[in-house]
Amino acid sequence: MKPHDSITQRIENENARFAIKGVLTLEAGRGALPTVAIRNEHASATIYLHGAHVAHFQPKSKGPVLWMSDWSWFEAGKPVRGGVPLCWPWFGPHAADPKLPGHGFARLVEWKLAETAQIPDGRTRVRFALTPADVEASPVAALLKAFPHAFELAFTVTVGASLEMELAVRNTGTAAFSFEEALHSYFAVGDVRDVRVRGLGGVKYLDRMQGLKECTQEADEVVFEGETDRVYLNAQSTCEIVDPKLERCIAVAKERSNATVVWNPHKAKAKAMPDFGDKEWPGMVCIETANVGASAVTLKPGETHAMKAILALK
Ligand code: TA6
Repeated sequence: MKPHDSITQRIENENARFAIKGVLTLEAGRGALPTVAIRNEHASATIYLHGAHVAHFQPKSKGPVLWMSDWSWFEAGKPVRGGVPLCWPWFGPHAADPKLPGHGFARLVEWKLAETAQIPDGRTRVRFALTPADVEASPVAALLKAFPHAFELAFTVTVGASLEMELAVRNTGTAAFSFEEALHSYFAVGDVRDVRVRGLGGVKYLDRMQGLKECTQEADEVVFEGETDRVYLNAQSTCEIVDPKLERCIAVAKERSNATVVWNPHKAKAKAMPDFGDKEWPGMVCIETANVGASAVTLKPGETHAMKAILALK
């Protein structure tokens, strides 16, 4: 069977189980990867089963909220550059083995589509699931050696005028484990050099541009004058991306997240990344909903932790 036929057959089978007439279908996306395509009265969205990756979110009669590189890979075992990568069970370089892929394995493997539903207020809800068996069956099975624990992940996306994403982790094993996590959201902006981010004034952060030196956000607003890569600690507030060029403001609210990561690669780093166009960096900013470092999460057997992000145009 030719690869195209297999994806066509795969999509037909999944549509038979999960399609919602006039609202949700499974379709082949970039790289012929299966996607969940949602078009409801409030918004449209596209979510790849690969990484349970939200690649597109656009409220009705508005512009796209999320940014996606034209140079992104769309291949099993590789991260997607844009949308909302799921970073789990570690963030950034692996503490013990920096040779491992950054940001863990959750964004590198195909998740199972578990449930779709149209809820009474017109929003559409989709739930994806991941267990060690799914990772074992992927091109990056070896990464389980870096996280030898029993877990169940559930990622639930609710598409309305706002986009709600919840990453729930359950310890299904017999010993406690700790993990880091981030909803690594890439937002589309007119020009990052004009953008200001509110909500982090006075908050301490680790500045990756200064070797993770601890600093304090003195100004009320974060501005972007060069490569900016900061992990704001003990940060629970809603952030607002003020974008004068697109004449809009994006609110990034959250629940059960104690860290916020702010990133723009600027010119040099963008040029150094093969999956990031040299001239794309002014068009994006990352505001990431996270629990990393001191806010890493520890679960005893049977415990669950769920972190939520809510993205909305103000
Ligand atoms: O967003 C913060 C960060 O950790 C940056 O240091 C940069 O590496 C970015 O994530 C992208 O990481 P990736 O592995 O997707 O290239």
